[in-house]
Amino acid sequence: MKIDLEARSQEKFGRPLAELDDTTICTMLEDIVREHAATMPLNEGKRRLYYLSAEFLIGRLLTNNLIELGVYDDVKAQLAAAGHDLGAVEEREVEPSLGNGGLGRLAACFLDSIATLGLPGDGVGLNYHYGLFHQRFVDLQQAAEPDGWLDRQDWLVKDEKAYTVEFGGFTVKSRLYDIDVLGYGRTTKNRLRLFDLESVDDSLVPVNSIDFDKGELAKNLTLFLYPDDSDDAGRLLRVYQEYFMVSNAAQLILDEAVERGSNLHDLPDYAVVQINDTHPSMVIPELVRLLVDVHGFEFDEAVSVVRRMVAYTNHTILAEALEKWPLESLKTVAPRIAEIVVKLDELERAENGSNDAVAIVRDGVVHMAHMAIHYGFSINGVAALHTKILEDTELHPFYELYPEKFSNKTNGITFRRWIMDANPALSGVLDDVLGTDWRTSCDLSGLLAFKDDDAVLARLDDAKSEAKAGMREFLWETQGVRIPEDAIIDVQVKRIHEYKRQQMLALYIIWKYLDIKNGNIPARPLTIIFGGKAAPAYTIAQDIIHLILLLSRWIAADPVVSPHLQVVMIENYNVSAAERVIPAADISEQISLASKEASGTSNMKFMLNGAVTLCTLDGANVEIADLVGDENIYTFGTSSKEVERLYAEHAYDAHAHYLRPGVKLLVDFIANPAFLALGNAERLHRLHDDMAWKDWFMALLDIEEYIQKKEQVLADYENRDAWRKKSLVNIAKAGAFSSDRTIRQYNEDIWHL
Ligand code: B1N
Repeated sequence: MKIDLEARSQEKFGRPLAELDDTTICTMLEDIVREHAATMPLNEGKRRLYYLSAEFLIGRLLTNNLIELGVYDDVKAQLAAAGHDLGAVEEREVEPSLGNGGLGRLAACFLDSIATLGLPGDGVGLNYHYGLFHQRFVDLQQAAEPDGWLDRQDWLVKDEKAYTVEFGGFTVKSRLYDIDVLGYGRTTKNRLRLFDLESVDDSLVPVNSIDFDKGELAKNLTLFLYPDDSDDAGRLLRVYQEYFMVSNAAQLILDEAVERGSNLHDLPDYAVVQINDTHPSMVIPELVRLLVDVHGFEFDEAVSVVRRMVAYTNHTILAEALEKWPLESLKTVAPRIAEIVVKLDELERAENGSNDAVAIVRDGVVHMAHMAIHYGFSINGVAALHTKILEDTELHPFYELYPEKFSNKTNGITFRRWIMDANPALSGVLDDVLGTDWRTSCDLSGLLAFKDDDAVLARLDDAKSEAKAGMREFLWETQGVRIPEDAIIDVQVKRIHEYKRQQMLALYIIWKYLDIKNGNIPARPLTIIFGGKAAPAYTIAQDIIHLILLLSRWIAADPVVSPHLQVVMIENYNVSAAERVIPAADISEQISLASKEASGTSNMKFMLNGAVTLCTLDGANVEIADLVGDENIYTFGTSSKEVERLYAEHAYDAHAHYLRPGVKLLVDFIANPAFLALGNAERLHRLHDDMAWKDWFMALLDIEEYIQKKEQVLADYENRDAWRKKSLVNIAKAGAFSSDRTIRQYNEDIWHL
C-alpha cells in the first residue's frame, strides 16, 4: 500500500499537510486505512470460525492498523516532514472500550492473531453505544461517567445484513456493523461483526444499569456494556442482551453457510463457533431453534448438528461468575428458548442417568456452563493450572463423563500491539540484535545468546529508560503526576477485585511507609503504580480504590517518606494507558490468591517488555516460572492445593491471622484516626473490618512472605548486572505467550479451519 499524505491533504482540504491539526490528520488517516481495508478480500476457507463474545476490548486501532499494513514508519516520516508528530495524532483517536478486562482484551488479541495467521474467522458481538464507564477520581473515590464513544468513532461500517429477533412479547430489528480486522503483513482480512438495534434511543445515558421496563427495552438493548468483571450481575437486561447477540449470530452463521453452499445438514463443515465464556451460550438452543422451527429439522438431528459445531472456553472458577439464570427469566426473555433448554435438559438426563450434579436445569435454575459442556464438543481452560483445576475439582463430574472434550489452551497476547506498537524502543533493539524475523515468528529465544553481552544488556536498559520517559510524560500530561527518573517502577494493573489482592499491595505500602519512618532509607525511590476500574456495584473494590488514593495522598504529603516512596493510581486505566505503563515497568505484580486467577494476560505483556515478575503460583504465572527458571522470577504464597483445602475445610481463620502482631499493625493502619479524618470513614472501617474478620481471599495468609519477597526483589534490583540478565531472559522466553501460538493450538485441536 502506498500513501501520499500531502496529495490527500490537498485533495480533501485544499491545504498543505503542514496546516492540518492533529484531529483532522487522525480522521484522515483512519479514512485512508478504512478505505484501503474495504478493498481487501476476506480470508476464505470452507469452514469459518465465529468467535462469539460479549466483549471485544480492541482499544485504539489506528497505530495497530498502520503497523499491520506495513506503512507505520512511512506515515510517521511523512508527518514529521510536515512538522507533525504521529504520537500526538494517535492521541486524538477515540478509544473503543467494549470490554471489561482480560476476557475482552483476549478476544481482541485473538482476532489479531486469527487474521495474522490468515485463518477465516470473525468476531461476533454487540455494538454497545456506551462502552465501559470512564473512571474519574473525585474526593479520593472512583466516579463513573458514561463513555459515549460511538458518535466520534471512525471504524464501523454499516453492513447490509439485518435480522429480526423475537423476544417474549416484542420483536426487534437488528443491524450489523463491521470493523475490518487486518493481519500483520496480510493482503486479506477478517471482520469484527457487531450487532446493534436498527434504532436505539440514545436519550438515556446509563453508567451502571437502568431498570428498563419492557417498552424501553426494545429501544435500548445495546445501549451499554455491563461493567462487571468476573461477576454475574444476575440482571434480566443482561439475558436480553445475550439473547439478542446469539440470535443475530446464529442467523448470520446459517445465512453465510448457505451462501457458501451448505445444505445445513452439513453445517459443521461450514461453521465452528467458539463461545467466550458462557455469555454467548444461548447460541446452542438458538441454533437448534432455527434448524427446527425455520428449516424443518427433526429435533434430534438439529441437536446432533449443533453438538458438532460449538466449543466453549471457561475463564473463571469464581462461583459468582458462573452464569445461572432462573428458568422463569428465560421464559420471559425468549419462551421458545426456555422450551428448548428444558428439552436439552431432558435429553441429557436420559443420556447420563439424571445426575443432578451435572444437570442443566436444577431447581428452576439453568446452568449455562453445564449446557455448554454437554452440547459443545470442546471445553478448554485458559492456563495449565486452571484447566487442571477444572478437570480435578470444579468440573470434575463433567471430566469423568467426557475426558476427551477437555483441553488446555494457555492464553496469549498479540506481539503487534504489546511490543511493536507499545514499545518501539525495545522493538528497535530486537531488530538490531536478532534481525526482524521475530516480528513474524514471535520467537525471541535468540536473545539468550546475548545474556552476557554487555553492549546488548546496555541497549535493553536504554530501551527501558526510554519507555519510562514515555510513561512519565504520559502521567504528567494526563494527571499531573511527576515520577523520579531513577525510581524503580512497580506495577499492578488489572480490574480491582479482592481475589487479585490489590489490598495486599496496599498493606505492603503501609509496611514500607512505616519502615521508612523508622529510618530505613531505601537505596533508590520506589514508585508503585496501580491502575484499574472497580465494578460500580462492588463496594469493597471501591473501598480498596479509596485506600490506595488515600495512601497516595498521605505519602505524597510526608516530607520524610515521599522522596523514597510514591503511590500512583492511574485514572481511567484502559488499553492505551496499558500501552504506556507496561513497557516502563521493572516489577510485574501478579499476586492473586493461588487458584483464583484463571490465567492473567498482563503477566505476559510485562514479561515481554522485560519486567521481572513477583507472583503467586497462580494462572499462567506457573508457566512463566517454569520457562524462565527460579533465578529470573520471584514466587511466594500459599499453593493452590492448600488454598483449595482451606476453603473446602473452612479452615482459614482470618481473625487469627489479623491478630498476629506484625499483621494487626498494618491492618489497623487502614482505620487510623488521621486517615478517618482525611478520608471516608465508612469505607475505611468497612475495609478494615472485612480484612480483620473475613479476608475471603486470604491476603493476611500471604502478607508476611510477600513483604519479605518484595524486599528481596528491591535488594536484587541494586545488582544491576544480574537484574538486566533476568530482564533479558524474560523477554527471550516470552515467545511462548504469543497469541499466534494460542490460536494455532485452537485451530489444530478444535477448529480445524
Ligand atoms: O479472563 C481472562 C483471564 O486471563 C483472567 O484470569 C480471568 O479473570 C478473565 C464475567 C468475566 N474470567 N471471567 C471474566 C468477564 C466479564 C464478565 O461479565 C466474567 N473475565 C475473566 C482471559 O482468559
